[in-house]
Formats: sequence, structure tokens, C-alpha cells
Amino acid sequence: MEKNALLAERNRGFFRAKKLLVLNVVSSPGSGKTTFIRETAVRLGARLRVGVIVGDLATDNDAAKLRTAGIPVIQITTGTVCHLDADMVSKAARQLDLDQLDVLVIENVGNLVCPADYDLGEDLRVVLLSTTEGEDKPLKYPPMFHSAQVAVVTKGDLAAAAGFDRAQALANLQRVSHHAEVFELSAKTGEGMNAWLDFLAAQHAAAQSERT
Ligand SMILES: Nc1nc2c(ncn2[C@@H]2O[C@H](COP(=O)(O)OP(=O)(O)OP(=O)(O)O)[C@@H](O)[C@H]2O)c(=O)[nH]1
Ligand SMILES: [Mg+2]
Ligand SMILES: [Zn+2]
Repeated sequence: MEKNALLAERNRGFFRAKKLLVLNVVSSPGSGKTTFIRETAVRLGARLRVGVIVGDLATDNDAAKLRTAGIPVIQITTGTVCHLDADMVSKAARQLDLDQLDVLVIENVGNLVCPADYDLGEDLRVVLLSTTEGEDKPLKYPPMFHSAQVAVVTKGDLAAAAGFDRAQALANLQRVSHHAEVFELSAKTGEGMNAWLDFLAAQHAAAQSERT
């Protein structure tokens, strides 16, 4: 764990020197990370160039989906390890042409538990909560939600069908991640995506002026 903290700081310095804004996207399996990342990258288009590192225990399905959309992507398959660590990210990042990118998105392994403990050297940790998985996730997995700077409620288009209690979900987020910026959107319909993209662009601009 100590070694990971050191490597994460080294990653952070390296990413800063490359003028990259780096996101660590975490959620339970199937909350919509890959879809959200794909829509983010595609909608930003030429405004900001996005590259992706994606972690899974097995398969390169997610990388294939992202690559089809023209997004530069490196897949990490972790075997039995249920989280990404800073060393894995460092090795994968070196396989991307980082000079061509503005934003690096890391899709973590679908897991709301141990990725909370592994700093990857990111600027922002983005936790997803889908409308189909229950409003109580922030209360059940507080370390993950507490450690995130951004919380995104995904699959807004399915909220009614799932009987999603929006007020309760927002109250739970407020309780556990009170400092986090909250976005509500659907990657499928695009509703709510613009507010998120504007926030991301502003974060990128702020990071650039800080680093020059
Ligand atoms: N209706 C709807 N479905 C969505 C949305 N986002 C994702 N999905 C669907 O939800 C399923 C899982 O989405 P993924 O993006 O693969 O989720 P993930 O978090 O990357 O999954 P893992 O990497 O396996 O943890 C897929 O069938 C998606 O098409 C959305 O906004 N609306
Ligand atoms: Mg995925
Ligand atoms: Zn783990």
C-alpha cells in the first residue's frame, strides 16, 4: 500500500508534466462506466482529446467497444486482482501516445470496495451510481463514495422503470460525499451530458493554467 502511494505520486507528477487531466472512474459492475466514458470521449470530439485505460479481470470487450468509437485505449487484464493499482496504470499509460491527449480516463475494475484504497495518480475520482442499482449504495460503500470528487447518477432514462427514488439517492450522496460535484445523466439519451462535459472542460482549463 505504501509502495502504491509512492507510485501514484510518481504517476501524478508524470501526468502533470504531460499536461493531462486524469480521471479514475469507479462503480459497481455494469453501472455504465464504459458507456459513459465512450459518450464523454465522442461528444468532446476535437474539443478535448480523450484516451482510456480500462481494467477488467478478463476479456478486452470494453477496450473493443471504445476502440470502435475511435478512442485510443489500452486494456489491462488483472487476472484475479479486483482493482487497478498505480503500477499497472503506469505501465499501460506508457503504451499510449500521451502527447496527443488532453484527458486520460481510467476505467477501474467494476467494484465498489478495494479500488477506494488505491490512488492511481488521478486528478479526479469519479464514482458512478446507476438508477437501477438502488439508492443506498453510498451508505453501503462509504469509503468509495467519500473519496470521490465527482458523483454521477447514470441511466437516468431507466429511473422511472426502476422506481428510482431520486430524492433519497441525492440525500445519501449528500451524506457520504457532501463535497462531491453531482451530475445526473443518461449516456444513452445524452440528457444531462452537457453539464458534465462543461465541468470537465473547466477542470481541464484550470489544470492547464495551474501547470504553466
Ligand atoms: N438504458 C441505459 N442503459 C445504459 C446506460 N449506460 C449503460 N447502459 C447499459 O448498461 C449495461 C452496462 O453498461 P457498461 O457501460 O458496460 O457498464 P460498466 O460499468 O462499464 O460495466 P463493467 O465494466 O462490466 O463493470 C450495458 O448494457 C449498457 O448498454 C444508460 O445511460 N441508459
Ligand atoms: Mg466497463
Ligand atoms: Zn481489489
